[in-house]
Amino acid sequence: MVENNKKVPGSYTAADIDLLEGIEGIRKRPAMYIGSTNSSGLHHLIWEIVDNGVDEAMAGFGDLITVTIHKDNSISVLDEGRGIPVDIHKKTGMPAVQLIFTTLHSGGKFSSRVYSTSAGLHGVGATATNALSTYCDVTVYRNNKIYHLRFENGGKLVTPLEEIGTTRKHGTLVRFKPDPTIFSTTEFKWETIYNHLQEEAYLLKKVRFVLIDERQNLREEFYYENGLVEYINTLNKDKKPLGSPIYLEGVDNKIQMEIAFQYCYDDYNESIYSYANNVRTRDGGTHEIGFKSGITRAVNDFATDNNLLKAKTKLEGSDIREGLTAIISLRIPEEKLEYEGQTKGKLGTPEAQTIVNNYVYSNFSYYLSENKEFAINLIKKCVASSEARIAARKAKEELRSSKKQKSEMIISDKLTPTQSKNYARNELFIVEGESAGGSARSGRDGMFQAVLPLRGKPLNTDSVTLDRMLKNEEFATLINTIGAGYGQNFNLDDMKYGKIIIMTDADTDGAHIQTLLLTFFYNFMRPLVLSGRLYVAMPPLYLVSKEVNHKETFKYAWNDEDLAKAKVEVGRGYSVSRFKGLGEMNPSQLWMTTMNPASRRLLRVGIEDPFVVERRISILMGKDVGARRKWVEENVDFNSVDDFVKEVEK
Ligand code: TSJ
Repeated sequence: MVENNKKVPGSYTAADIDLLEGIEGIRKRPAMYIGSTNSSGLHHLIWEIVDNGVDEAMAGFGDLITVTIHKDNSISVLDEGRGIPVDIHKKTGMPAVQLIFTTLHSGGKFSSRVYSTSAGLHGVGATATNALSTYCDVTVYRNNKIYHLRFENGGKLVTPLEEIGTTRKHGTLVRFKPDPTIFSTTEFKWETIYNHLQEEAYLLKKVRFVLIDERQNLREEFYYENGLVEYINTLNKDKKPLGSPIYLEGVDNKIQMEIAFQYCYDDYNESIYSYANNVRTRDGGTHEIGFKSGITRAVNDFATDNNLLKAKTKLEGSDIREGLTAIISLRIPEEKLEYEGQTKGKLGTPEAQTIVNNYVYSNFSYYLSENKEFAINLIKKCVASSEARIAARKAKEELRSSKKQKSEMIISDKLTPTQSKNYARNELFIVEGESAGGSARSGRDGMFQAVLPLRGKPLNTDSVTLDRMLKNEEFATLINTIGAGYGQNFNLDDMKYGKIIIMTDADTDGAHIQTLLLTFFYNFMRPLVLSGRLYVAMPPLYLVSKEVNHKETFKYAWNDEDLAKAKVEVGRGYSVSRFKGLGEMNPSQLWMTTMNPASRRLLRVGIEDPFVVERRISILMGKDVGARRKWVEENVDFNSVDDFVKEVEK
C-alpha cells in the first residue's frame, strides 16, 4: 500500500440506494448472476471483486491491484484506492460498506462505477461474491483508520464493522472463499486468472496487476506503460509488420476511445478485438462497424487523391483489412451503453458508430498524409489483396460455367469422398498415416463420411507466406477438398462438410500434428474454427476384454475413470490392452469407438482467447524443441477439455 498522497477523498454520502433483492435470490439462482456454477462461474467471483478495484483505479485512485490465490483456495484482492466508504446510510442505518456486500444496489453514487465494467447487472458484483462464499472478509484503509467486517456462510454478517487500528495507507482488501455447495469445482486456475489480469492490464495502461499463487509459489506482474500498443506488439510478435502500431486516443461526447492497429505482410486474416467498458465484445457491434468504415474511407480517399488506383476502381473493405490486427476499446457512460441481442457480446450504442467512424477517418487520414512511405506500401498491399480476390472469383466462375465441373470434382486421389451431397451433414476425417487412413476408409459410413489421409507431418504454417503454403501439396489438397477457399476469400457457406474432424494417434506426435493442423486452420480458415466446425476425434486408450466359452465381452475406456468402470463391468478375469495408435484398431473397432456418431467422443475446437492462442502457438511452433516437447507432455491431455478444445460432443 502507498502513503496517502493522491486525490483527497470526496465528500461521500450514502444517501440514495435502491434496495432490491439481496443474498437470498443470488443463492437460489447463482447462474443468473455469475453465468454458471462451473469453473467459469467460480472465476467470475474474482472478476466481480477485481472490477471494483479497476473502477477505482480508472477514476484515478490507486495504480496497483494485487490478487492472491491462497493455499485454502480462497482469494484476496487488494487495491490502493480511497477505501470503500464506511459511513452510515440513512435509510437503513447500515454502513455503506456493509450494503455494498449485501444488496443488489443500483450504481450511481453508491459505487465508484462511472462505467459499468461488471458483466452482470449494476452493483451486483460484491454481493454476488459474498453470497456465494463460505467467508468474505473485508478490510478498509480509510480516514487513517483500519476498518474490518466479516461475513460467513453465504453472506451472513458475523463481525459487524469495527475499527481495528490506525494506518497511513488507503485502499480496500477483500478475501473470500467460494462455497463448495454451490460450485461444481472450487479450484482456481492460475492460467485463467493470469489471462484475465493480463487482458485488464493491457486495457488499463499504467496500472500494475500482481498475481500471487501461494499454492505453487508463483508470482506474475502485468504492467503496460503503453497499453494497447503493447497488446498489438504481443499479438503480432512473430509476424512481419508494415510500420509500427498506430495508436489513437480521444473523446467525443463523453465517449472515450482508445484504438491501436497494425498491418502485417504475412497474415491473411483480420483480427479485430473490441471492448466496451473493458468487457470484450466478441460479436463486435457499432464501434467495430465505425472503425471499419473509418479506415476504409481513409485508405480509399488517400489512394484516389494520390492517383494510386486504376481509374474508377475502389478498394473493398476486405482488401483494406487483410493482415490487420486492431484493438478497439471504448469507455461509454452507463446511460449510453446499449447491447444488441441477449448477451453483452455486441455493442448497440448507435452513437459509437458515427463517433468512431469520424474519429478514425480524420486521424488515420492525417497519419497517411504524414507518413507517405507507409501509405504507399499499404496501398500496394491492399491492391494485391484486391487482385487476389478478383482472380479467385474469376477462377470460381470459370469452374462453375465449365462443363468439366463434374470430373473435376474428384479433387484428389487420396480423398475417399462421400456419396451424399448433404454438405451440412457430411464429415471430413483428416487422418494421421496411411494405415489408419485405410482402416478409416473401410470402417466409415460412406454415405456421409469422407477420409483424407495425411502423409507425415504437415507443414508448419505459422509465419509462412501464402505462396509457400499453397505449394504444399497436403494443404492444397485440403483447401480443394473443403471447397470454400482460404484466407480473406474463405467462405463458410461454400464448405462441403459440416464437420472437419482431425483424427490422430493419442501420443506426442499426434498432438503435434493436431497443433500443426489447428495452426493451419487458424491462420487460413479462421471462420471455420470460430464457427465451431473443427473437431478432434478421441480414440479410446484402452480395451478391457474377457473371453468366456468363445464369447467375448469388452468395453473401451478413454481415461482412467472409464478404465476402472470397465474393469468392474467386464468382471473377473478381464485383460486390458492399451491402444498405442489408431493403426492398432481394425476398421470395425475404429468405427465403433471413434467414427460412429452414436458412440464416439469428439472435442469441438473453440479458440476465442487471443492470448491463449498466441502463447500456445509461440510455444508449440517455436524453435525451442525442448520447451515444446515439455509443454506437450505436460499440457496436452487427450482426456481433458482444455482451452483449445472447448466442448465435448455427447
Ligand atoms: F479491493 C477490491 F478490489 F477487492 C475491492 C475494491 C472490492 C470492492 C468490493 C470494492 C473496492 C473498492 C471500492 N475500491 N475502492 C472503492 N471505492 C469506493 O467505493 C469509493 C470510495 C470513495 C468514494 C468517495 O466519494 O469518497 C466513493 C466510492 C464509491
